[in-house]
Amino acid sequence: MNTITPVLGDITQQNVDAIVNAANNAMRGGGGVDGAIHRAGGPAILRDCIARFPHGLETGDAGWTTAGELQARWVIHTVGPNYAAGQRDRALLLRCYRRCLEVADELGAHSIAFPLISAGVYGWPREDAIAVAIEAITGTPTHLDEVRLVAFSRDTHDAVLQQLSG
Ligand code: AR6
Repeated sequence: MNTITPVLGDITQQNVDAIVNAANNAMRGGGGVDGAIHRAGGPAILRDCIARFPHGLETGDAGWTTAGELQARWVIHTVGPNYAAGQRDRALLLRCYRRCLEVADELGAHSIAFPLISAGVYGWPREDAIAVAIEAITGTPTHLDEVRLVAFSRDTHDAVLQQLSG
């Protein structure tokens, strides 16, 4: 079982083998954590997205690219369900985390950092987004030594800590 290391901070600054991006189906960049990762990692990430995902990526799936100039070696991109647009199937959000963990294992990564997938622009209610992350990460067997859950605000970090202790 993976244990979760809760972190307050910016995912682009994490010193781990792989960071996860909350992308969209087009896989050509965007706002939120997606924008931050492309900005910090530089144009190599978009070039690799275009080469490796000519038709984008399905909701609930995950795939990797270079991490460009980031400290991480890989970015694992996943597309969460867009709650705000009516995609409210919890199984799809669970699958995002599981697929990212599978891809990380295939890559031989030892450490990974997740943002709270779908909890921003896509509008998934925060408490449930945290519950899904914890359920998926702790319930998926992997060879990873470290799985970080990175919250971008103090409020969200506190909510993560509370659920992990509860
Ligand atoms: N580090 C860690 N977490 C962050 C960072 C960061 N630098 N920036 C934002 N977050 P979102 P989504 C948090 O909106 O809801 C994009 O435009 C944020 O506070 O990035 O899955 C994509 O291209 C929130 O808790 O992703 C898609 O179109 C969490 O990351 C769409 O948004 C996810 O927020 C995906 O929406």
